[in-house]
Amino acid sequence: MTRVITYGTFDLFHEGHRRLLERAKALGDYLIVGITTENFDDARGKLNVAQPLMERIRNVEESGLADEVIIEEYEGQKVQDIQKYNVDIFAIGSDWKGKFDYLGDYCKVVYLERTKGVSSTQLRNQAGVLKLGVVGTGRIASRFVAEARYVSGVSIEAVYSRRFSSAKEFVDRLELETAVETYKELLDSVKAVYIATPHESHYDYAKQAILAGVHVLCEKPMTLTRAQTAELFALAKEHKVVLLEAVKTAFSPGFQRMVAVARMGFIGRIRSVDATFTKLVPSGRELEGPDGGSISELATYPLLAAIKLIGTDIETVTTHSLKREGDQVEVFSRIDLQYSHALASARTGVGVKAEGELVAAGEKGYMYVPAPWWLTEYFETRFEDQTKNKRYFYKFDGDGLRYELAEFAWMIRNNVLESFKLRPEESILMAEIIEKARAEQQYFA
Ligand code: C2G
Repeated sequence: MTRVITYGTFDLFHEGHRRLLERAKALGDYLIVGITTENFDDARGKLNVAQPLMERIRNVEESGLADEVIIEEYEGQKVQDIQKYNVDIFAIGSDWKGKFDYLGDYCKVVYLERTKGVSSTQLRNQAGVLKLGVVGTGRIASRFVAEARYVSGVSIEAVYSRRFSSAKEFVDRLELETAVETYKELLDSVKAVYIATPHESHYDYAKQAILAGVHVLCEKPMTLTRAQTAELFALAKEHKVVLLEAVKTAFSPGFQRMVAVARMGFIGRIRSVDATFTKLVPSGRELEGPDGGSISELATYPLLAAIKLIGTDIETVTTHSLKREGDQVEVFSRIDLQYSHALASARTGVGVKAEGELVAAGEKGYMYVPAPWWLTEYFETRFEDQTKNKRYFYKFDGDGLRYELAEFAWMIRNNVLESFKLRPEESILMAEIIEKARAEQQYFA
């Protein structure tokens, strides 16, 4: 008798799951299905699992395809299960290709081609799966697709790019379902879009989507002017769709906790925030006019920190920028924000490298977040009396894009139009500061 094993979350059981189980079963005579616990999913960085374990077990049992169901609850369990249950074949979807080759020491490993998209022959729970379209095929879009695998209940159905050939190449490379030729086609086939195109095109794509009643997750900066960002939020409200700026840091658990600890008065009243984000770029869009430069590329992050830690009542914005002979755009900038009761300074660079740290200074002590503070895994509160210093550790899974997608999908599912993690007025204010900083900067060479 050939014994086959497979594992999964099997949340909102759908066509892709059923087909996977059918083919796994067909590989042998007896199929064991391991279903992940909430704890295990949390440990491996899977977000937004909608159904409790008992319901997910029922999903698999009702498919009639499993001869035995077991629970997967810890790292390393697969190695033990395979030996314990005398397994001959381990099968899993091709989205995990290569990841489980190490099990080859214990049994045969088979990757079954994953079902692309969520097919229209829907099972009863499929209403819960969010059909998502991707606009743009650059590096960040590729990373987003990889991260989406860790957000339960989301299926990337189609991809649009200005050049059809790049959409096609993207879809083939990342094993997605459909490359569409027109943006309209994309908007007709999905419930939500992720916009990851160059900054200057965000506004048009977002606007068209909102007008079509499609939810929008838009890469940062959403637009480069206050007027455009404000208009998009007003439209989204009117059309009752979710519009969210994809600032990964805002949605990560460590950053949120850091802000909460700073704002609960631990370090006293916050009087100053200094945050730096630099990323050396040798060539490309970031260095090209009119919309490149370190401010449009990176300022969102330190501005988010200032706004979350101090607030939105900024009185003046002053900016100094480095632009050398031959540069089309600034390559290093300091944006100074003056509040009536505090100061903040945001440093960004694409042509200068600096330590990417964050310090929030208060009347009792300060918060120190080492580089890379925007992927917040660790921070400290520090005091004059060093014995009072405290360290905090958090988890930051993958490259963080899963957090913004998880929040976005959660908002849509629960019909919540605003996230306290990044409010519309905060995105609008960031656009305003970026617009001012770029218009009024004083250059040095
Ligand atoms: N699957 C598929 N087609 C889809 C979606 C999922 O073939 N459109 C497959 C996955 O590749 C996996 C199984 O269905 O083999 C279960 O998928 P999930 O519930 O998403 O679970 P997953 O996170 O893939 O769990 O230990 C857990 C495993 O490592 C994988």
